[in-house]
Amino acid sequence: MARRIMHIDLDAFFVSVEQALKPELKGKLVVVGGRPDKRGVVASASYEARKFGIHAGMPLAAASRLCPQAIFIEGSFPKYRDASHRFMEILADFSPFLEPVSLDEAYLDVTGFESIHGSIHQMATKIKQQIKDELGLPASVGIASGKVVAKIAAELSKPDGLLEVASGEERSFLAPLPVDKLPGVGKKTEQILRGLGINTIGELPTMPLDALKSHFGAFGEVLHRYARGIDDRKVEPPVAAKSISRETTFGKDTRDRAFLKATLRYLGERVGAELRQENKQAKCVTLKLRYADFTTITRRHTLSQTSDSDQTIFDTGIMLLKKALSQERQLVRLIGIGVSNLVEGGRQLDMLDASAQRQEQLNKAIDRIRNKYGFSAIQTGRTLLLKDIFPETGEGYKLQTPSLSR
Ligand code: TTP
Ligand code: MG
Repeated sequence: MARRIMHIDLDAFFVSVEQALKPELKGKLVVVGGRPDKRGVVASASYEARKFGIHAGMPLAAASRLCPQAIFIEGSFPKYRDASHRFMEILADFSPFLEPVSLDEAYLDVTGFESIHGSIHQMATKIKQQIKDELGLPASVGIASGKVVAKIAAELSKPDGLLEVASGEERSFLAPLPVDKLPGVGKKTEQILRGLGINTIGELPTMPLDALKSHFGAFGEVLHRYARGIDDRKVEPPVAAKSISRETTFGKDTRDRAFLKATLRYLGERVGAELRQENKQAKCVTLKLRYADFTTITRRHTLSQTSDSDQTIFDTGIMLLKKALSQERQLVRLIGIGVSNLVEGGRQLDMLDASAQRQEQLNKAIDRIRNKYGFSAIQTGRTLLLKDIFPETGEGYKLQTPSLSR
């Protein structure tokens, strides 16, 4: 049976989220990225604003010259992340074969789903409707036998579009389009192709395969296939995280042991909480340090037994920290801790000794409270130190939470 692949991409995503939250912005010239007097670039422009030539990546100042009456919005990432999360949840309800590509874009393998929804076209209409009903966001959907054609179809259908390319029609659908519509064809490749007299996708397969390979190497072969509408790549559900880590850069470089330890404890607890939330156990703990001169080191330790306990992560981190500091005199600019070589959790309780059992129960209790009231609801002995030594108002060190990264 021919495959049916959907590509779903939200329209003017950041702008649409702002409009969903503030309906008075609907239909207006809206740009998300920042105020026009700030440095920075356009992240997303409403379709109305695009008519003035505004597009993503353009400096804000240039955008405001093109269209001074546009409404410029700073934007805030957590809102977009939330919307993205809910968007992916809706898609996952329709098919388990979901591959998120970016915040607002995903492939869905829907082969064989027509019997449930009447047709794949009707299924796409329902998906669009549900995204609109639940999130207030417009989406465009492309349907084809492979990813490349589905993606191009979605793009051509925008905004609020739906375009299905029937099986067997892929090549003729692509033929009249300019070559730079093919994924992977950037400015440079486009220039070479145009130099060879190839302007449309339809002209590409008329070139001998060897000639394409001599210009583009292995990619020449891929281009030749894509241009004929052939793309067997699977829709790949995301693989589980292979490692979990947290790090932070200090406001001021330091070698204060108590402070470094307290920070390590805090970061280690965040790593432990995520590990347990994902129901995983770790075999390795890694410490990362960046010194004042920006040299960065990582030191890794393999545990004798897999673990998901804050205490084990912290103890191992401290051991690695002591060793590292004894070999280096510089001040520390960044500290991070991570776990890797993850295996599924589900350890048998009776395999643990009594103190490990107590530790596990404590970790679980802490996680429950934090899930309910937020991470800072509980401060363990060590992280409390952070408050005592470095009160919010004081000069000197301060944990820069925004730089906290995975
Ligand atoms: P896109 O899907 O590329 O763009 P879009 O959703 O704004 O518009 P379209 O209707 O053409 O799909 O990117 C999704 C979001 O990613 C976009 O809303 C903002 C963000 N983004 C940036 O922050 N910078 C960029 O350069 C681009 C392209 C996107
Ligand atoms: Mg989009």
